[in-house]
Amino acid sequence: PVAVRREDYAAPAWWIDTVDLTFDLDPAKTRVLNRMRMRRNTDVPVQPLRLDGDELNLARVLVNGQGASFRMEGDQLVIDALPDAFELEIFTTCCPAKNTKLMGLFVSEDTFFTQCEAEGFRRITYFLDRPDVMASYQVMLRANRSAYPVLLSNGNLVEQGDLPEGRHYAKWVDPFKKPSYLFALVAGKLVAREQRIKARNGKEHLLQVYVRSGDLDKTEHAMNSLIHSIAWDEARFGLPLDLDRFMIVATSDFNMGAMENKGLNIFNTKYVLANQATATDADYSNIESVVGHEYFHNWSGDRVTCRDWFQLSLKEGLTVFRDQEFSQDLCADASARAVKRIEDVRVLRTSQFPEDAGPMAHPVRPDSYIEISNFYTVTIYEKGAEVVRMMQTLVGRKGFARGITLYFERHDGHAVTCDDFAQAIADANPESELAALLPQFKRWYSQAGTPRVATQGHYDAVARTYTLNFTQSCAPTPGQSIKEPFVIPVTLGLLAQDGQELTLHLAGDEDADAVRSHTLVLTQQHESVTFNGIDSEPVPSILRGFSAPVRLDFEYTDAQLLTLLANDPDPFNRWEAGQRLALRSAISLITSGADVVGTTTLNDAFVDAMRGVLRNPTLDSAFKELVLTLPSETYIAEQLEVVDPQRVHAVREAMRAQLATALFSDWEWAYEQNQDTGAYNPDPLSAGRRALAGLALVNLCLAARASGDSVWPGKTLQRFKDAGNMTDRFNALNALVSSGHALAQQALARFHAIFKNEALVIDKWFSLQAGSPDRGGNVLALVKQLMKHPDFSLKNPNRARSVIFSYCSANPGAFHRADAAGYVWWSDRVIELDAINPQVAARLARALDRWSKLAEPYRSAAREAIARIAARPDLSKDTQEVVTRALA
Ligand code: B3K
Ligand code: ZN
Repeated sequence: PVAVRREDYAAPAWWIDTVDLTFDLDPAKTRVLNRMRMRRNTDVPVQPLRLDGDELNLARVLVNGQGASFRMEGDQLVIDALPDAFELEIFTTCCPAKNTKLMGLFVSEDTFFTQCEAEGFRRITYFLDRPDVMASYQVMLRANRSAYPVLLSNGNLVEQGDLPEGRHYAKWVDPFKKPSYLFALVAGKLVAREQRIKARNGKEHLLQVYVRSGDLDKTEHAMNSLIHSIAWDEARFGLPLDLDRFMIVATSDFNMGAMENKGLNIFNTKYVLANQATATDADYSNIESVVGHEYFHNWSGDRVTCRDWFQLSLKEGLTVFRDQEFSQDLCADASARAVKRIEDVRVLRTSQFPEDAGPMAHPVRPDSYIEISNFYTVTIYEKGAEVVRMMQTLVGRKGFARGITLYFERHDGHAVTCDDFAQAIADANPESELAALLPQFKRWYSQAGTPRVATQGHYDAVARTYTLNFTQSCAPTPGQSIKEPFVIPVTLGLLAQDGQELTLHLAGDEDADAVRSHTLVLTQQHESVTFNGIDSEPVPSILRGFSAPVRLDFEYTDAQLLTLLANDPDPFNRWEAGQRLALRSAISLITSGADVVGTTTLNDAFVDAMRGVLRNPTLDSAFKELVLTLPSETYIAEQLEVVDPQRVHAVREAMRAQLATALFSDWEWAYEQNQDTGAYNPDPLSAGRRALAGLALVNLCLAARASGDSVWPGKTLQRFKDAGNMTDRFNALNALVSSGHALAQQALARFHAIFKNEALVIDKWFSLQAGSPDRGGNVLALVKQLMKHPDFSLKNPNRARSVIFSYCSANPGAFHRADAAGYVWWSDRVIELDAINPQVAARLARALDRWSKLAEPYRSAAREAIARIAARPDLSKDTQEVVTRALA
């Protein structure tokens, strides 16, 4: 397979003005008639027409109604000698029932769905399948009426009616031009929750959430999330809903979370369906973000789209930023907003930082790819969102909103680049630091890798000054050995030793207003800042709110971190101080070589501080839960040069056990204090209470494991049985399973019996077991058993993920086995999945991305397992690209 390179971009040789599609839908053989009005792009040299296709059966090609001569070059249909404008008619068939890749037109539970991003439309018809070709679509759907009563496509329904032989039709016209990746159709037996809303300008819109008939009682939350999203985008950015009708449809077979097709979003059921009996608080909150995310794409993605796939973060980074802001703005107070921010940063640091340090590292705007599906990454999405967030920090919230307005004014209806976006934000804020530093700022788009900011503090008692010296660096990444300095906004404050926040007086800027938080914009490799009028050595609170996606090094003393943990008015850094203390203990024990068993890892000061947070009457439960959760094994591993995953696991488990036992009565207290009163409500405050009660239960069961006591496991089983919502029920089940208590077995059996008809709950059941602690080395055997369970299916991505990914990617202590059996099993699953669904296989293939950091014997065994996959002659280019990079 050949790499596509960003620098090779060329405008299309042809434009497609209109597309008129007729579908005769049949699972075994769907007929697609595609009539296009095409026109030569006179700005580029004359070239033949090359249309993309994939797994299509071609029956007929007509140019202006006449049979035309064409040739095939690989998967492309090529036509030479064409007039400057013409009508092209292409007739093809395809087989949706056999489409296990879930790209293009496929069947899920007897319903037709499409997925076209990035390059799936070519599996439906021959086309210029690239995002800079935008056309007007009209779509005729024809199918058997009783099997497929609902027929949907983008835009407005303009006509429908009956046809002979029990068939019927529906005709849809999309009023907006769009690239092919935003095309969608759905046909099947579905029902809809409907809501009519009136926009600010008085315009009426019809909102619909389509699901299978048994699921209608689980659509209220998704509908409310959609209504909130519409109101938010209008209020925050002045972006209204531009369609008469906005539809969401849920399918249980989907490669990812959801898809923003214009007016017809298609969702994984996981991000639509929720009621209190089947969905957890986390599910509710994910649904809200994903519904928001897809809705926000209606502007950032659909109205203004990407010129080419290298610009993917133009829409994804921006839209993640928008959904993060949306979720924060829905929070009732600053504490809940901070909790959301901490959760987002945790994802970035546990998934994106490793990606940026591994073989798949790529810039937010990549330079090349073999398979674009592999580049729907945490770097494009989450790091891309951080880059947009830094722009907002540099121009201010109002300035950023102005920039967004300018961006949409300038580029509405066009396919543009990341440069266009940054330019619009800067142009709307000509006096800003962003405008002054734009070329350098854009290194965030071109340079991969996570910058490191090493910081030293120096207190001068005589001059009463405090100086911070910063040094930034960025390690080489594949293809980029040397990095230029980044623009890094560092928000900081100073605390006195007693915890009081100081007013800042910047040396050299005596006129500036006295503030308590200041954003310093680093641009050089070395830089420093001095504060005047400081009476004693302060404790710096650096990178508040995680103001840039960097690693911050500062040699804090334990005492300084304890001061921050107890006092920092910035909740992010308050949480971060606790994480740093825990990390420090973990790393010193891991690298010491001392026995883990029988060692007390955490010192009394840390345990007391954790008790202090847990018992603190002024802190919210959600925040407490975050502080009392230790850094993950993945995050700990990232801080080490050489990783022995078993040792990392053992040390973290020992720390957990210590916190469980040492805080036993505090956990009891916290559990009692955080009981639900009143009706279930998934709002952040109540969800936080349930989260802390859940963590308390895990700790109480862990402590019981150590002491042999059976009171709390018994109570936990009772809670599991009586729970009035899935969050409490699942947390109780999790406490029994993760503490390895014997009662877990009956709870699991009961859970399956209750929820056997709820696919999303059964996913949780599989996932919990595949992710369970490997106390006797038998999780691999359990996972193999689970794959033989009648409810298991490799073809359903959610189910495959619930077992295989939960084991390989989310259960390091069980997966990294000294006998290599986990790796061998993984390589077999990658190979097996690759033949069914390359996108899912290629994701799984990334489970050992960080193999080169592993200690022996893991390192060699992991490499061998990757090589075993790479040796297969028949791999998809998706999986091949991943394993080739891993071995490079
Ligand atoms: N844009 C889609 C992702 C498509 C993935 C294609 N492999 C969902 C989203 O980001 O909203
Ligand atoms: Zn998106």
